[in-house]
Amino acid sequence: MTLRSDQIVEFREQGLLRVRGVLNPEDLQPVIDEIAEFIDRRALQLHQDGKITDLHTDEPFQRRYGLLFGQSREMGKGLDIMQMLGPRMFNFLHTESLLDTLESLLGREITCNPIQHLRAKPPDEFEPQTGPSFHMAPWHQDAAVMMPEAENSDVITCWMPLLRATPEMGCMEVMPGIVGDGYLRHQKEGGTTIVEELLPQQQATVMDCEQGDIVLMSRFTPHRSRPNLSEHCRWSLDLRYQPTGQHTGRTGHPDFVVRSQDPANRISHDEWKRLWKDAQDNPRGVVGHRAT
Ligand SMILES: O=C(O)CCC(=O)C(=O)O
Repeated sequence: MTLRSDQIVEFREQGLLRVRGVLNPEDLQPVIDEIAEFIDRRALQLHQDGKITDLHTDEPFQRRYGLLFGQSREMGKGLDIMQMLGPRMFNFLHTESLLDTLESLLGREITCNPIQHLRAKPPDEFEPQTGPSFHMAPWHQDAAVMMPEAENSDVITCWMPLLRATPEMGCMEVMPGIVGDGYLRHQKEGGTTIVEELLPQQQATVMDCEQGDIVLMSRFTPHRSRPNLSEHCRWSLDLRYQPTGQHTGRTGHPDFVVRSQDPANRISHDEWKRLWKDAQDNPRGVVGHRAT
């Protein structure tokens, strides 16, 4: 789905754009199935190890993970894109309608930035929130999780739920219109967050999304997580894309071309896996956050 010119202007001015219905259920279902299979394997293993007692096999995808996580935090181990490295996730990162939308902003040569996550945000009853965490991001700009060298890279964050994400389920909260001032200083205390005196006093927008919607944010757009007060897990992906050739802000992890006029620039799933495993087994380059 390409963007209209008013949507492009809105994104550039506000640093925020929710685009409805970019993805079809058929785009997302293979990824959901891949995750459900992972959960099944992990739950069986933990059951064999005596770490969980109830497999909750009859529960739907949105409910099961929380019920398992509530019994053992180890359910969450390895449950991220660069750990699972699944073929269906790799295909999803190339979804045509998603790239068509991004092409409206980034041009025709598009790279997938290695800062990308799958977040399985369980209901708070299974993970009481005592402070910032992977599931409870405080106010930050994504520029803060990149090296300063990427300050001028047009990295666009692309957040999307795998199913629905309502305010009660802990969808994101975003401040529109904060792009012109660039990077705001962040601190590590409190989990990579904008220092209090620099936090813009701007009314935040609650980004509830239906399945298929995506939220696009600039690297300077402040955003944070909301608590999950529902009974369902909030499943989401936060991906980042950029024009090919610009600095990724994460030299220690592999980026790869997802759209190009020259098909030779594309890589295979096997190569993607190899690059990630090599980065994990032989760490080099910068992987950390910019916040000091
Ligand atoms: O998914 C969330 O709740 C937070 C995501 C986030 O902070 C990000 O994509 O940078």
